[in-house]
Amino acid sequence: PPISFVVHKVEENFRSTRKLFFSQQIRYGNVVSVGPVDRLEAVRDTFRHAWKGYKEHAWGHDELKPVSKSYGEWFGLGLTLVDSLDTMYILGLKEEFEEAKNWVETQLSFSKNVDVNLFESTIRILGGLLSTYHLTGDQLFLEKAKDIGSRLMPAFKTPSKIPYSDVNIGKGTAHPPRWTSDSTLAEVTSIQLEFRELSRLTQEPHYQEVVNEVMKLVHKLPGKHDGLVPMFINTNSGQFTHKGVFTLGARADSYYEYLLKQWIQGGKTEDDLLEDYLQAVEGVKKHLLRQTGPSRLTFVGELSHNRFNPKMDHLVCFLPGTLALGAHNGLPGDHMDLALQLMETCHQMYAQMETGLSPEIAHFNLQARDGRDVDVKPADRHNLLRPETVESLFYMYRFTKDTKYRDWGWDILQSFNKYTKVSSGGYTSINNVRDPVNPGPRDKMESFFLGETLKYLYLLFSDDMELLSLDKYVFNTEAHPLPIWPSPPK
Ligand code: DMJ
Repeated sequence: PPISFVVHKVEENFRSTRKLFFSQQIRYGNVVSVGPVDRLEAVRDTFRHAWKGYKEHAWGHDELKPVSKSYGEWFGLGLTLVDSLDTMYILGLKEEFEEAKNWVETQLSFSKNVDVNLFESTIRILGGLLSTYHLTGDQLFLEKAKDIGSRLMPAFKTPSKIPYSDVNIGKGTAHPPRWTSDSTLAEVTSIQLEFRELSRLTQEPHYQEVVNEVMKLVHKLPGKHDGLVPMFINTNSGQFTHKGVFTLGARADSYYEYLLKQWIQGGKTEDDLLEDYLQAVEGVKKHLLRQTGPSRLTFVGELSHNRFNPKMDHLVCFLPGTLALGAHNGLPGDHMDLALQLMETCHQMYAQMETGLSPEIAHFNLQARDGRDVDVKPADRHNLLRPETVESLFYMYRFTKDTKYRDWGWDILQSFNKYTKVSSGGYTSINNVRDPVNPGPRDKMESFFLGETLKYLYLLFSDDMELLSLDKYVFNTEAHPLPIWPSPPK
């Protein structure tokens, strides 16, 4: 579409979002019944407390270290601030948003001799800037998005066209990690929503072309197992490496998520994406699904050279939400059945822990008819304030209106406040979800706690189904909403 049309659309979106937001505020401001009101305000309070720590001790830096009242630097690009912009806007935290916007305008510079990870900076920074542009209509965010987007492009100059993992955004050079010429599968296949949207907004096709090329290559590549993909791909040969290991967790997760979401973003016309997604769900059902002995909880395990491992990363808890989104978009009803079952399992990963918070990785009990469903290895007991379960709860509530999903989300929010809140400001990752007496603060607040976890909790508790309607927006893997493209005129 011509740029004027796009801008018009964006402004229209902005106006309706703003209107909804204000009507919601007025409505909630005067409402007598307390349920949803208190919960929305509780999320805002949680955000404000997290922001207090960030503002006082880490302002303009990547991540807050709330216990030592200091900060950590990863890319040196104000990661938490940029990742949080649209959350502040959606939660109606106007003052905080304006202050952060001012920092973006006056301080954020991508002209820096620094190595950034292509995937992480795409989903958090490019994604955050694009969604904030759509919500606000403010050109500042589009200009910044173009700047970072163009600086990431050298990553795609490889012999195979599979991008390198790292880019120096100041020098315009890119390279793989020091120890390998492989890239991670999820990383090269979960940057498409953002670069495709950048092309649409700028009318510059090269952003879209480079990421579509990656999908085309992966679509045709041998080494898949009924739609399941290996975790690495070589940037020289363009072939899968470390074949025979299949997971829906770390290093593969968002490949599956973005097959569906790109198909939705593009108006459900790109058949290869749909075909790969449907095949992958069948592959999951055939090879990775099992039930626990004690309570018959359905979970997604891993396959390593034909050996099944009953291990599931918390990261896999994106899957119920994605399956439900697919079913909502006309995909088979049994996807929704599976979503319902997996949602229960992800809930149990929280509910069965002493702190009410999930471990990073759960092992499931296949054998015993009695005993626990979930076992946690000592090395896997940490919780990083991750979003995947509350993300799925948001989708499940939107599609079923079953209030138990809100209650489960509410329990999680309360556990975060009980075990991860640092009194002086901020929230921290913890070492041990099984020890409520000493959960072991790790002294790090990940940017996705503000970018994703709190945003999804807010949307879960909001009664306003038009606030970022799932028929109008698709959320990137860092919870930044991007518009579903309008269909071309017939
Ligand atoms: C986020 O950066 C994204 O959600 C990504 O897809 C997975 N890891 C973190 C959150 O857990």
